Amino acid sequence: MSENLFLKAVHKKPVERTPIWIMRQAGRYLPEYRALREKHDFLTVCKTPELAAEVTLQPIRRFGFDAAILFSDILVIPEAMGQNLEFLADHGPKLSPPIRSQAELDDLRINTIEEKLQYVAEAIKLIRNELTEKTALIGFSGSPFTLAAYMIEGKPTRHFKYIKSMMYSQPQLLHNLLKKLTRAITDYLKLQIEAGAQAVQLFDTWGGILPLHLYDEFSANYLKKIAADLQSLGRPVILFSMGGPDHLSHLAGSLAQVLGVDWQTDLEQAKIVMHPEYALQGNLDPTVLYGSKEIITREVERLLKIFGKESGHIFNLGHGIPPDVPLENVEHLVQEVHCISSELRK
Ligand code: 1CP
Repeated sequence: MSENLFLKAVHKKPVERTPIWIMRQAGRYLPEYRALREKHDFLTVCKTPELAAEVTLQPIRRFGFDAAILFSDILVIPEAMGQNLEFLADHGPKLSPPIRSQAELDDLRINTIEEKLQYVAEAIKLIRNELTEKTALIGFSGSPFTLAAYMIEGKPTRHFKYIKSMMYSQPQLLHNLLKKLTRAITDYLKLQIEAGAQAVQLFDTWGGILPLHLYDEFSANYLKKIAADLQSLGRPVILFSMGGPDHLSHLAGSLAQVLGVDWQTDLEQAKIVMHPEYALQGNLDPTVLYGSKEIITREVERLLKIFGKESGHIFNLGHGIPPDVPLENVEHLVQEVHCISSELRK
C-alpha cells in the first residue's frame, strides 16, 4: 500500500511537502457541521456510525487534510463504563454520579468496552471505505488522567478540586481508577486499530494541571504503558499533552512514534530535545487563526522553517481549533502550509 504524507512524516521518511491536519477539525467552525447538528444532538451523531462518518469526512472534503480524525468524544469511555453522560448546552459535558469512592469505582465495568463501543468500530469501517489512500485515519482516546478528571469532577472545572484532593489525600484510590482506565483505553484503542484506524492519538488535555514532580506518577507513566501495550499492533501512537515544554520532556523514553507539541511550547526547543527520536506534531497557536492572512503566513513560515527540509514534522495547531474562527483563514492556513513547505523542501 502506498503511504500517504501523514504516515510518511510519522515514520520520518522524506516528504515533498509537510502534511497537515488540525485538532478538532470536525466541529462547530464548519457550517455543514452546524447544519447537521441542528437535526441531531451531539451524542446521537457520535453513536450513529453513518452520521459520525459524515462529520469526520466534512473537513476532508472542504480542506483536503492529510489525515481524518474519527468523530467522537473522549467521554464515550466513561459512559461505556457505566457513568451517565449528558452534553448540556452551554455547560459542557456532565458525568454522573461522580466517582469519589472505591465503591463507586468498583461499579465501573471494563469488560464490556468492546461491546458498548462497537458503534465506534462501525464508524471507522465506514470512514475507511470512503477515504482514499491519500488520507490517513486517526483514532483517539483521552488519557487516563484526563478521563479521570472528568469522571471525578463530574463536569468541566477550573480548579480540579476533587481530583487534586484525591491525589493528595487518597492517592491509591486515584491510582486504582487510573489503572482501570488504562486497561479500558488500551482495549478501546485496539478496537479502533482493528477496525481500521491507521494511527491513534492520546489527548492528555489536563496533564498540565499536575505539578511537574507528580506528572510521571499520575499521567506520563500511564501514557507510556498504553503506548507500550499497543506496540505489537504496529500502528503509530501520538501522545499529546497540554502541559508546556517541561511536561513534554517527561514523555521521553515512551514507545510512541509522535509527540504532539502544544502552543505554549517552543517548537524549535522541542525539536532539539525530542527529535529525531520522535516525529513532532504542531504547534500553531490556535488564536493566530483570528488574525490577518499576513500574520497566519508569517507564523506558518516561522514554524515550517524549523524543520526546513528535515522530515518528521506534521503541521497542526497547538490545541483544538476554536469554534468561531473564519473559514477563509483555515483555507489560507492550509494553502500556505502546502505552498511554503513545498518550496522549502525542493
Ligand atoms: O456542540 C457540539 O457539537 C459538541 C462540541 C464537541 C465536539 C465537536 C464536543 C463536546 N466534542 C466534540 C468532538 C471531539 N472531541 C473530537 C472530534 C474529532 C475532531 O477532533 O475533529 C475530539 C478529538 C474530541 C476530544 C475531546 N473532548 C477532548 C480532548 C481534546 C482537547 O481539545 O483537548 C476533550 C477535553 C473533550 C471534552 C469535551 N467534549 C465536548 C466539550 C465541549 C468538551 C470540553 C469540555 C471542557 O471544557 O472541559
